[in-house]
Amino acid sequence: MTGSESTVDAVIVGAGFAGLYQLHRFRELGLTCRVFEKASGVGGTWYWNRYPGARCDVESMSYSYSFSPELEQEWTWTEKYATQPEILRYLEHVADRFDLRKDITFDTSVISAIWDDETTRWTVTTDRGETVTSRYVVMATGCLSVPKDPEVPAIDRFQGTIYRTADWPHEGVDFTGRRVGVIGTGSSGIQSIPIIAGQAADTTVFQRTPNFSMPAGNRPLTEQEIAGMKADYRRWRDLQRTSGFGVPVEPATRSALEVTEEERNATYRNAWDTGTLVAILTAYTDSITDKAANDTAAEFVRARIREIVEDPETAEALCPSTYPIGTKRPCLDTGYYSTFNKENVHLVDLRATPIIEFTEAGIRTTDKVYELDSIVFATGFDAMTGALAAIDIRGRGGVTLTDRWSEGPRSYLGIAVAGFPNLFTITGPSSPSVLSNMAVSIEQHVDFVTDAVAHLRDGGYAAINPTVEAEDEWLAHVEEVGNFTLYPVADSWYVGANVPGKPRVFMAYIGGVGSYRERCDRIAANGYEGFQLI
Ligand code: FAD
Ligand code: N01
Repeated sequence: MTGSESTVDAVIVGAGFAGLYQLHRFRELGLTCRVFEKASGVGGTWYWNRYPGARCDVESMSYSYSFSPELEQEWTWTEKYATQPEILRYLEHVADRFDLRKDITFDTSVISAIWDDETTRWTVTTDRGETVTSRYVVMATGCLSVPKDPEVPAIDRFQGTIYRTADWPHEGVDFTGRRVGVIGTGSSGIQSIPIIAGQAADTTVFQRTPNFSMPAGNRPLTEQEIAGMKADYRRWRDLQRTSGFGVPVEPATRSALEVTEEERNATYRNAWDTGTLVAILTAYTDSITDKAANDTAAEFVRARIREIVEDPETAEALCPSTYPIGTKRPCLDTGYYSTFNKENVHLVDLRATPIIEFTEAGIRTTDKVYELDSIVFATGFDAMTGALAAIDIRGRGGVTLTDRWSEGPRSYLGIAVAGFPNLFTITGPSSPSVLSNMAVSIEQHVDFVTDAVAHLRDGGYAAINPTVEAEDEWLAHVEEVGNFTLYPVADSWYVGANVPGKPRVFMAYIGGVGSYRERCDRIAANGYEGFQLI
């Protein structure tokens, strides 16, 4: 395809959960589409993150598409939390079942997208020299798709092997007999460390900030559970769509501070035992809005850590204390804390002894050199904006998206950006996205975009673009709701704090997926309020 040019109705960038569904919906509308995907296959997150222990932490039957009742019936999840290979098989099945692959070009990155106001079209260019013009561009590029390495000098000097959880070798890695270092204790580190430690001769975990993690209680699903869910999918999907996080929960009715300590701890114990992410955070009305209430949940989890981890010094180092529980994404684990009871597993607290540099033999901290055969980077992502910033996107008047976003991402509903007509961002910054079950949020965005495009076509419009005023109002609302919670106080990737130099902006909408959906529906019903139709 090098050097070729073509025209389609829509270009979609990315073939994960979002890109696949967007292609399906646009095809239903009769649009011609091209999808470009950097990877060699479909799956997005589930194509790349093949590290040992990788699983979803929203229950499998909820973390799936709802658009096809037939798909729901024919696909059977085998575990409470499906493994990466199972989720990848599911997405491959979806691609085959809906005949999606024929419009997807793999091993190809989109490098630029330039808007032309006269033709009201985008010109999209790939790293293989192909150029496509299209009326619409959908960025289904993922919130967590650009991994970041640790900011440590002399990484190249290390003579052993380096692995990245977010770009794991397809053939797997056998750590048997090796001295392994893992940098990072977010979800990827916490899922992979117990398995790596179960294999390696010696494992050293380099922790900068401890995380709150709860036991996943993962297990095979029973036939009864599967049959029950298959019979109940429609009701369940409705509950998901109107819920706060895309996962139905009983709304709390009381403050954590109006019950006795005994009652509170019993509630937290029940929540802990559910093996879900949200139970502890939604047990009381004020868990995520009031520091004193939040402290009670945080202290409950710290007590569990101290109970599980035998060495008191290690237990203390594993106890998070510098941010409220929930405000950095919490984790679900299988045997994470107890892994530190093994003799051949060591924790290095980087707050006490920071890394200075990599050496030929391993990692030098202010304390000593750790000699290692392999180092695993579980160091996270340039979240929310990284994949968009990597593409040269130019809207009206040649303005680049990176310039427009120099002080932080600006968007209307997290879907569209003023000055960038007919460009849509699936689960973009300032939408519920990463604070929700993303399967639910992705479907909602794709449906909104598809309906908007149908509206343009039926009304004879060439383009849709939000006004700056609508964007301003939306962002003020996102900030106001965010500031009502404890989220903005933490140095999390939600605020860009993990990437040096990134503007600090709380990049997600915490108003709830249900109320967000209602707002989007109202905006559409009112003729796309806040958008200019051209
Ligand atoms: P992605 O799956 O990230 O897909 C984006 C695709 O776009 C990628 O394949 C990428 O290669 C491609 N791309 C990006 N830029 C370009 C370009 N310029 N040119 C061409 N292609 C490009 N969410 C949950 O709700 N529940 C979970 O349990 C959960 N578990 C997760 C576990 C891991 C390990 C990670 C990393 C994330 C997890 N998430 C989870 C979030 C997850 O990212 C989303 O649920 C979902 O998979 C995102 O789908 P997507 O299609 O939007 O993006
Ligand atoms: O990344 P992270 P992740 N030196 O950013 C540390 C989803 N997900 O890939 O906290 C030393 O959470 C960093 O330390 P600190 C989920 O949404 C879900 O684990 O910045 N350490 C942190 O400990 C998740 O939130 C699942 O101080 C450095 C770690 O690396 C998101 O993806 C599984 C460092 C990075 O943690 C990202 O998770 C996996 C440095 N220079 C992912 N730089 C599920 O279970 C970074 N760190 C469903």
